[in-house]
Amino acid sequence: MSMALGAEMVYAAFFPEGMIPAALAHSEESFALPGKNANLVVLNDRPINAETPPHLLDDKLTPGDLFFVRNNGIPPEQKDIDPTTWTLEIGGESARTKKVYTLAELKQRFTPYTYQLTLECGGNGRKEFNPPAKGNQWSTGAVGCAAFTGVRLRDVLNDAGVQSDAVYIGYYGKDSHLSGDPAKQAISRGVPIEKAMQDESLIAWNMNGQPLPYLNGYPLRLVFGGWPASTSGKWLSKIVIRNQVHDGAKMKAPSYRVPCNPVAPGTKVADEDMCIIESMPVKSLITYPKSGATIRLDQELPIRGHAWAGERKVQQVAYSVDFGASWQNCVLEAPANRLAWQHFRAKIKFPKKGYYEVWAKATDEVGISQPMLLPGWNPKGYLNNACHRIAIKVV
Ligand SMILES: Nc1nc2c(c(=O)[nH]1)N[C@H]1C(S)=C(S)[C@@H](COP(=O)(O)O)O[C@H]1N2
Ligand SMILES: [Mo]
Repeated sequence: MSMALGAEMVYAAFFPEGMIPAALAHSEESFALPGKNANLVVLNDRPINAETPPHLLDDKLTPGDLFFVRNNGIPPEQKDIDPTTWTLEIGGESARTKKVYTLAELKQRFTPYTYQLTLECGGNGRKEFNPPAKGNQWSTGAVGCAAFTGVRLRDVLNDAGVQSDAVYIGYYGKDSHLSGDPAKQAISRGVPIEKAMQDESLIAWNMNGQPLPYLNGYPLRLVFGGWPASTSGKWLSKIVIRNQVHDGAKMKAPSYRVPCNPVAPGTKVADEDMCIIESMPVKSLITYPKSGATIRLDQELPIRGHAWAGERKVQQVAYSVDFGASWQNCVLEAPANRLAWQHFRAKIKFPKKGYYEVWAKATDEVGISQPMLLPGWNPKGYLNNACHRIAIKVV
């Protein structure tokens, strides 16, 4: 708590759990989280959750200080993190041997790789669902794409030995459960062994050439581009190779699951009818200009942004200035590598003065597009990939 406030909260013991300190909730002034830009929007302080406004995601690669933060528990204290003594254990019933590596050994023994990888929280866009879904009310900013450097998870798993009955991996991190109970995990999720074995699945220590920001998992994290970012374990200390779907904290229904078959808004769904979210759906974000911009009629408006589609490539991004009645193609760049977001841009000439909205719609390589309105309602408010829109005034 003191971390976010910049001073010790003297009567912290009496402060109601879950309440946002007035300094953060009501002040015009912004309070920066450690290592973070003061313009991130703090949604919650315990645990810390903060999102990036769309116009601050304009960089091709999201800078560390602007990368969103989604915590389920309390991070290890910054002063207690020592990269020189940090270890990663590989175990689990489908590991041939149990192994422990120091961070230095990981760096020395395995080949490092760098990939640009898109991380998006499964609950990004939750705010729009109706009936509302409980949880962080993310608008559009629980997403970022950075260049992560680390070793391939596959190389490390193979070094320990993967038995033929392996189906899943699970992670454990050094953060603690909100209750303070050391026997409980804040979160312990994972991915099927096939995803773990992909070239781009990394155990990473660097983001954009710098050590990971503290709140993004310093000194070590998993990165699974294109999948719900909840699979990308931070403050990584242990990986288990499992002979069953990992059953750690927040793997069980309804966490990070959606109805296996679509349901009407507001429907109660039984746990056994909820399926684990895997690849994220196609989506895009307009990062320039900022919504509300004004332009003169004789000028052309440059727009730009990014598009991503989970495991897939984005094939096309189009924009509309007439509420979807007609669409024009944007220029779309190829991804730097698989699972990286792709940049788009266009120049728009408006026909007359007035209020407009610019809508952007991405289509993935199998022809699936973003919906213009909310996609399938689900009890936990995941996977909202509706089109992003910005307001423009032409004078
Ligand atoms: N150890 C640990 N790893 C974690 C989490 C967490 O709370 N603890 N949150 C997960 C969730 S839900 C998301 S969306 C991503 C967010 O990554 P970021 O905070 O670096 O943006 O981290 C994932 N990894
Ligand atoms: Mo998340």
